[in-house]
Amino acid sequence: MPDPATPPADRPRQGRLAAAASGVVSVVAFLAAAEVAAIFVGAQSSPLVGVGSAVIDLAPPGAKTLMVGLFGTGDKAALFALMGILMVAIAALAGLAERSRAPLGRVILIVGAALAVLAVRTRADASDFDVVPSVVGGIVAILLLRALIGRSFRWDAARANQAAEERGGDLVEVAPPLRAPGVERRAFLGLALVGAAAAVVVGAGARVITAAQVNAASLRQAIRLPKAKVTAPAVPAGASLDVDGVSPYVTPTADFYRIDTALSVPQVDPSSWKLEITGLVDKPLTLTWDDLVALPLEEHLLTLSCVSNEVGGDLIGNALWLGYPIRSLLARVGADSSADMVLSRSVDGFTASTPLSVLTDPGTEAILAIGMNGEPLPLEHGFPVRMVVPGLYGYVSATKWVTSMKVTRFADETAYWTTRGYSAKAPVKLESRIDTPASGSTVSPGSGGTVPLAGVAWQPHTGVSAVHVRIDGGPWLEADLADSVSDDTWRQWVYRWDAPAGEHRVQVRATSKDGTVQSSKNVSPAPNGAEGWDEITVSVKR
Ligand SMILES: Nc1nc2c(c(=O)[nH]1)N[C@H]1C(S)=C(S)[C@@H](COP(=O)(O)O)O[C@H]1N2
Ligand SMILES: [Mo]
Repeated sequence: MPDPATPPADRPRQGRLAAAASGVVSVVAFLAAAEVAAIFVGAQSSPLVGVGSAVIDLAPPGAKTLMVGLFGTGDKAALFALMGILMVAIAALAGLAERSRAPLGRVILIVGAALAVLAVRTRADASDFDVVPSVVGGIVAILLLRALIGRSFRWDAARANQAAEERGGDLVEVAPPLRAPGVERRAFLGLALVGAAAAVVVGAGARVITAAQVNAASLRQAIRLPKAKVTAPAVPAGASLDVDGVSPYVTPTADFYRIDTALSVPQVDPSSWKLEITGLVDKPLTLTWDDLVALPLEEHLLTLSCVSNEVGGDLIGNALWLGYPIRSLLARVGADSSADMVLSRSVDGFTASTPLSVLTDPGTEAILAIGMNGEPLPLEHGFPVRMVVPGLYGYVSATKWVTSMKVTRFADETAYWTTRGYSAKAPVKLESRIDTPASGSTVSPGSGGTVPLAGVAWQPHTGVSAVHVRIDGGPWLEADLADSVSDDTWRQWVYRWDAPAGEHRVQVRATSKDGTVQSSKNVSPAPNGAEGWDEITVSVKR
């Protein structure tokens, strides 16, 4: 490698651009080299994945709520975009720093690589070996940055010498002798472009190879679910109202909300999947996929909802789950009487704390699920195995990609969201939602001369006994409730409104089977679920 020349006294814009580009190419090469190493070390060792996941875990809960709010469930694409922009900026800065105060640019790369090492090493289940890709990437990036900046200095110097020759001034001495500016420029651009192209092609190729190592999607395709020993009761016709725009009683899988902290969907091979039940138990248990599918499985329709769901929000769904009762597994291991919690853990390190009493209650259909609406769990809903517990928000119960359950005590262990300010226990609150008409819309009465006001109401496990609507702050009017197969699901409701022309405000509130009337007080989702009445404005044209 030619010795980098001293930068010429004049620093033209071209030179700065070349330096910034050198930084960016070096960082792209960092990622590419690391991806190549990750083929051999394992997908979990990729700094791209490791750093992204660490950012998600370290982000304050408020920032996460903001991301979900801003980008909906596409928050991960947004996170990737933000990370990309930030990385390009830092890379350009490293290039500029290497040009004006070498070795500062290399120091920035070393710090970046060190942070990647830290992020990857502190992931759940990481080993020392997992830092190799970040180290390899760091070395490649440093060598390339030095080579590129050296080339760009030679180009600068060749330009400066040409100008000096024209002026008759002093020439910059560079060994080996400088060639014409055009030749030095081509040497720089050649290295930069070949480096960038090679990094992009090799990096993307390596990523594809790593991702294909466990192709959970094709493993899932090959699965044929066993028949349930206990089938869910048939959905009565009366569970579905004939009203356009009301949420279907059973949520189609494609429309089922998705919330988790996983940056890339965990790829779990069922044949190597295991569930370990440990902690305060008489006989710890390890369950394999083959063990699980051989058990007498049950089907249950259960409504799952997210603590982050705002009043009127759509982070809730109702699905048919196939799985094995968690209570039966706990009976097999024999939980100690001093325990009061089960800490479930996912392959990606997420944890949830579920009251032991809920999981052992004979009247609560908490299941270790492998099927959703008649198919294997979709990858993003926890393939191959997850938990679903009626009546509790997902973050304290519905661990996806679950691999262990530790019988323990609330006093001894803290789950993922509890360390971030959410409540350790979180039963789902009584809520109701107006699905139709859409707020702000204009409607005309249909057949029968009425406008159907309709939606869903829920308090899984407790059950909903009544729903009322109120127009323009008037008296509460009782809506018709659709059927449900059990108290563990939501219910549709409808009020056929003899609507007078004009602008109106419509509110809804539910009453639960334990007599509680849904509270009017607006409470935000953190730390244990939103409260308040859903409300729309609608204009009626007659
Ligand atoms: N492994 C893992 N499981 C998880 C989560 C997570 O972040 N990681 N999020 C929980 C939360 S907050 C909710 S609301 C439900 C959502 O399940 P779904 O995406 O299938 O709707 O999953 C739960 N299980
Ligand atoms: Mo959630």
